[in-house]
Amino acid sequence: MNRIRGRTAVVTGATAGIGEACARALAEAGVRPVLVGRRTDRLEALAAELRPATGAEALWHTLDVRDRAGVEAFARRLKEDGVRVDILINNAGLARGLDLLHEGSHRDWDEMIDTNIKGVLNMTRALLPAMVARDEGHVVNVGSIAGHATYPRGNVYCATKHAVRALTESANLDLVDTGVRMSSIDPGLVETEFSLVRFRGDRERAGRSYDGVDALQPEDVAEAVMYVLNAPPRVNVLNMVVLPTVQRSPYLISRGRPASADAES
Ligand code: NDP
Ligand code: 8X3
Repeated sequence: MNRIRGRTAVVTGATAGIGEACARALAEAGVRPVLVGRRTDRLEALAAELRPATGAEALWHTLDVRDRAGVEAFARRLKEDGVRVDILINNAGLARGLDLLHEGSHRDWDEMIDTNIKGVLNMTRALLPAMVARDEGHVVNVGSIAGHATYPRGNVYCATKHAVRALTESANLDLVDTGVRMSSIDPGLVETEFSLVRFRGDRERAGRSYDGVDALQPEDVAEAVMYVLNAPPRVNVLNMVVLPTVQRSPYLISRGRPASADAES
């Protein structure tokens, strides 16, 4: 059953990885995606691709989720254009470096905190009030296994993802008398541009994160997001941890197993 056809979903970080896969899955389900990210060329290309492929009109907006005034202007613009946002997927996020805390860079810390925590807050503060006023809507935050456990040198990134989990839980308390749902999807290792960004373009080092690992693909996470969004209105998935079968904790990964086949029937 498709319960979300005809809805509109804002997806942050739609220019790559998990966000892009979510946008594709939503469009395929007949949901109009509003693509958000900083790389205009990618937004434009994805919107153009989704329109004829799925029939879903795809909107896009170049936006840095750290820019609070920009986020507020974006929300105002949607309202003026008569775009009702039913779903918000707070996916934009990043890690920078893998430094010991006492050697860490303030610049990296600011970027992670401003994007992963304040970016989620900026978007949520701008779009959630209209959902509350309508008494329906769904916010899905992309957290991480790093929001459940820490790993050596993960310090500030792990702290940001713990914050996302706490915000999801806490916001649910605030939303108890409404029909608005908030969920977090917390993946383990996903093969995206994440490590390339973390290691500032060092392909060799980034590639090592996935060496011999049958990692999650962005589509696997999008499938989980779609399940959560499509659940009956009485069902609120608070939190879903999705790990590769070869990963049972942030640092317990079985490397070298053959990649699994994905049989479709
Ligand atoms: P990618 O690097 O492939 O994608 C990240 C996306 O976030 C890009 O579209 C990027 O777009 C966007 N983004 C980053 N900063 C900003 C910003 N300031 N404003 C707007 N958009 C921004 O990584 P993933 O797809 O893997 O990451 C998506 C989410 O999943 C993140 O929150 C990450 O923490 C989380 N995650 C990832 C895991 C993994 O192993 N890959 C595991 C668990 C969680 P642009 O640069 O165009 O702005
Ligand atoms: C990304 C997965 O394990 O690198 O959130 O933190 S991990």
